[in-house]
Amino acid sequence: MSDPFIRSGLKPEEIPADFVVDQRFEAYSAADHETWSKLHRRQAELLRGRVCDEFFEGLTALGIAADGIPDFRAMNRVLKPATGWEIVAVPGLVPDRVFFTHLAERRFPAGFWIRRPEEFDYIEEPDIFHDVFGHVPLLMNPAYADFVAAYGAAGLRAQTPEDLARLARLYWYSVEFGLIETEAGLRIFGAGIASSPGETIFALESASPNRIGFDTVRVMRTRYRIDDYQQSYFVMPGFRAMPALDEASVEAAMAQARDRADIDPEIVLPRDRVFQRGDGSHHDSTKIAS
Ligand code: HBI
Ligand code: FE
Repeated sequence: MSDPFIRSGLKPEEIPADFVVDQRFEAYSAADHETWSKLHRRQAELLRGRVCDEFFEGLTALGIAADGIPDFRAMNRVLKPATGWEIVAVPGLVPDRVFFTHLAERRFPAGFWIRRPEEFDYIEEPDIFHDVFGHVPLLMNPAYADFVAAYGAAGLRAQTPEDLARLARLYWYSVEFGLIETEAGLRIFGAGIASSPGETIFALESASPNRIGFDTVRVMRTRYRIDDYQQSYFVMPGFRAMPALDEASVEAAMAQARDRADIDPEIVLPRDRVFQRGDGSHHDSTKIAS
């Protein structure tokens, strides 16, 4: 983890133990709002017909619009009564335990700073555009809201780095890079896809990646890459059908995952429900050590 303080402009002594700081909405410059507007317009256009309907419903309900960076106070006035969630500002990536505690208590930690114009297409750490545009809209959906809170609670119960890694895979392949099955076909619901123009197209339309039905144990066993588009995407069978992630079912899935070998991200297993078997063309042509 790179120093979470650098991008925020805050000094370590200005950051409390829960890492929650003031958004300082009034401190954004006109250039910051313009960066947001450009990112929003590009992404909203690309997502039409590609993201699940619930995502646009959440954007609209919360006022996450192209006119400028949203004020967390205004979003929370709508979000909190709807699903009990609220958005809190943090300086960047927070330690796992802090992250899980916030999620379990229905607080979504969102970075408050925005990328510089020269980083328009790629940033290493999540900024406010990834966190708010990508993650926040679906927190208006009750099933998704419960899933993320249950994930936080599961994270707080994890006892070993290996179990923590299995939980992180669950989050990665759903909340960050999940697809979802709808009557109209496959749609995006992961924030890592929804906030990235390249991956919006790749995840849904490229012949390269596998698209495989989501199965909790299968996903807990599957390694992922952080340096490129995913080699496999997992498809949730609808919001209502997301796994419950209560203590008993997480422990049961974890016990099975511990018993079986980890799986490399490009692999398709005989028991997988395959929507698309990828031809691997993207990663073949960009092979790098991982
Ligand atoms: N902190 N702000 C922030 N956002 C994240 O997505 C995040 C984090 N800390 C840890 C983390 N994610 C992951 O490593 C956990 O899901 C395991
Ligand atoms: Fe994210």
